[in-house]
Parts: sequence; C-alpha cells; structure tokens
Amino acid sequence: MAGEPQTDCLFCKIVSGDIPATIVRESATTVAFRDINPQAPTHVLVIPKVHYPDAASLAAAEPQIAADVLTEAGAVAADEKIDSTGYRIIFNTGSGAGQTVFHAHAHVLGGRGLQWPPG
Ligand code: D5M
Repeated sequence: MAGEPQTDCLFCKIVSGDIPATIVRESATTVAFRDINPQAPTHVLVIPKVHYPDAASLAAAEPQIAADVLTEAGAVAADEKIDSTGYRIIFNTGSGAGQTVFHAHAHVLGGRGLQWPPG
C-alpha cells in the first residue's frame, strides 16, 4: 500500500536500519545520509521515512512530509556550510532523468562550482 515500507526497497531498508548508511540528520519524518557515490564534496540524500516512488507522488499524498524533506535539505546545507556558497536540491524523477532508486529522495549537492544546465 502507498506509504508502507516495501520489502524490496533499498531506502526503506536504510530507514529500518537493515542496511547501514552514514546518517547526518534524522527527523520524525525524514532521514538524511551521505550518497554512496558522491558527485560533489557534499552529496547528501534526504528521504521521507514513508515509501513513495518519487517526489511528486509523495507531495500529492503527504504534502507536509514533502515540505519536511525540503526543510531538512536546507538544514543539511547549513550543517555542511554550503548554504553561503550555493547548492542544488535535485529530485531525479523517472529512469529517463537518471532515477535509479524508486523511493523519493532529494539530492543535496554543493562544495564545488555547479554548471547550468545540468547534464
Ligand atoms: O539516486 C540514487 C542515489 O542513491 C545514487 O546517487 C546512489 C545512491 N545510493 C545507492 N545506494 C546507496 C546506499 N546504500 N547508500 C547511500 N547512497 C546510495 P537516483 O536519483 O535514483 O539516481
């Protein structure tokens, strides 16, 4: 059922502690941990504890939790001291956009110059 933990979901297993991660922040509704394949000096993922396949479906069903993800992304940027130099929050949505894990997540990237448009 939507929102319920999925047994075959990598990020649900990080939420439950069944798979280890380098957790940098946690709230009642979210977990933030370092990306295993960092693309910048700071590369942290912020995920909702509830399972939705992407950011849009999370926002449609649980708008407050979607807002929590953004609030925590900003808090990560402040913790990592990239808020003054600029950073990017990215939600890859769909395999054509590079999404590989179908549990909603925000990438928080910073600590180096970031090009526009992204690839
Ligand atoms: O982003 C999915 C991201 O998840 C990608 O940048 C790698 C990261 N990833 C995959 N497995 C792990 C574990 N076990 N820990 C931390 N980070 C992980 P997407 O937008 O779906 O391409």
